[in-house]
Amino acid sequence: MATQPQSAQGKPTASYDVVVVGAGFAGLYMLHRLRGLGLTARVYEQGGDVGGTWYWNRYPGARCDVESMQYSFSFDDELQQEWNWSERYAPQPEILRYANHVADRFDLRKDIQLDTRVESAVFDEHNNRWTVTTSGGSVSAHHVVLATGCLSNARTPEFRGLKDFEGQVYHTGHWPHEPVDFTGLRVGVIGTGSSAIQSIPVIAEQASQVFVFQRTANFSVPAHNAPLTEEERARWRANYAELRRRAREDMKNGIVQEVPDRGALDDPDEVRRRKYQARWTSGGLTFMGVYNNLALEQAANDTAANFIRDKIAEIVEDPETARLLQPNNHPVGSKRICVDTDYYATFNRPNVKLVDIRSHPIEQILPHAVRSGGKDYGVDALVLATGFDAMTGSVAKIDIRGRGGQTLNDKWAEGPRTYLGLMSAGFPNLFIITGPGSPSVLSNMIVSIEQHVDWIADCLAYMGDRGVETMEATHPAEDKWVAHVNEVAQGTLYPQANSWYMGANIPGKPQIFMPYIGGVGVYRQICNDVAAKDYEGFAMTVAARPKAAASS
Ligand code: NA7
Repeated sequence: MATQPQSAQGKPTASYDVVVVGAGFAGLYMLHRLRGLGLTARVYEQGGDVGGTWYWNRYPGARCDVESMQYSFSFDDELQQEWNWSERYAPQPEILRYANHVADRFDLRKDIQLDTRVESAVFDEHNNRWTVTTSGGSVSAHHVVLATGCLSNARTPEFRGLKDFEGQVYHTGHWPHEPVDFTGLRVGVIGTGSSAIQSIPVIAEQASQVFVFQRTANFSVPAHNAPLTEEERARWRANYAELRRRAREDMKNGIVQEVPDRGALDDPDEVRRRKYQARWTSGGLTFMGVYNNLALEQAANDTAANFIRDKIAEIVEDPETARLLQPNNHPVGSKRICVDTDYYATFNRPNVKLVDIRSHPIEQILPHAVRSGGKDYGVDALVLATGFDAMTGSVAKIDIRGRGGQTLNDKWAEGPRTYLGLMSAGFPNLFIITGPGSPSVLSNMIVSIEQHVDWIADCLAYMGDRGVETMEATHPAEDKWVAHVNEVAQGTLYPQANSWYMGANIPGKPQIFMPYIGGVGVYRQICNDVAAKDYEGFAMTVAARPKAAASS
């Protein structure tokens, strides 16, 4: 039970075993596991409801780029047997309904406090507890789990004149909850990442005119989304045990797929084209899984990139627009490949125009126009599809202070440093779910979330059993892990792109490849081995009076 000490202003008014920050998929499952361990927990969520990124990202056409039958929890068989995904790629409202269903089904809401921002978390070395201050007051916790999400901190670039724009301004990552109707309006969309690529075809059906302001052309493959049939759902459900195991042990991103046994240059041109075409026809993220060296060798990667560039030239009727849409400054896959429905074909519509802001950057936003290359593009509404301060942005917004009063922001000033992406040295009992240094955004997020939550829950059980008061990453283990994460990334083509994986989209953010690229299966094994070796690389202190006798 949570104790309720006397309330005093500025002093903790309640005490929990664990405070969880965020009620997205990570926070929901974490709470469920904590309940199972008999721990007291409080989840703080700044949104008005559960769902995390799916609560905020409500832009037209928003859907997951991982197939629904795989982008779903596996921890409860009844849940996965009973939930009916309607489409191959679930639309945002359905994923949000699923998050709500999980919250209700496991009776999670009573420990979740909505509309509450966590402002700070300060570790007290005298009593080994965290004081967590929210917009609603302070509480004390033995452990803090950051389930803050990797893509939660929407970013608005500082365009000159933006504040003077007289129409509505929307951000894809912070979309209004009321329906937005673009009928008859001239809309400017800035950005051509995944959110733009999903929303532009839908906006173009409503708006009278769409101007797409593109700085960097992106690779996109068709989703070929369709309703799921009862047979398809049944096939997954009958084989879930095996399919979920394969996802967890996958050498790449936690999506069930065949493991290719050859490289792109091992096949003659014609065979290679046929294989790419087969993936293009079936659609989705597994396009990059045709060969085993697309992320490793430039010449191999070029074959896939050329295939997509040829497709763009085939689909887009105006040759100059097609040329501009063909990505030419990064290897395919080094930025997350996008999955679309009619994105390239949308540029054949008479009401859609691509504006090249790489050659002619946006000079200014005027009250009713966007000015680029000395030309004014008249718009009534602006959609900023300009992305996120990814992976670290939401953590950085919280004033987190560990041993010696060191702030996490100071410690991470040159880039995030973690051991396994789970903990950062100097910050005892502070866990991060899908943090930098773990596969996170390079993977099927639900697979990675479940793995981290289970690892953290097991770790808390271990600590409880042995009366361990504090656990924290050691500096040598962290240094070694950071070096390993970098070394693995440097062996790939990923660092060649100015991507948000590198922090390159945020001016001044240190450029370090943040996710771990070694694959979810390998990573899981490393984490399991660390735990099996009594949490090798972590330092522990034992309470003066252990809560329970140590078990072997
Ligand atoms: P992304 O992928 O970060 O895309 C943001 C887009 O906005 C991208 O095209 C950027 O161009 C563009 N951008 C950002 N800042 C500017 C400025 N200042 N001027 C012009 N254009 C700009 O975010 P998304 O929301 O689309 O997708 C994020 C992830 O969510 C995605 O990978 C999926 O995993 C789901 P740039 O490439 O930086 O030149």
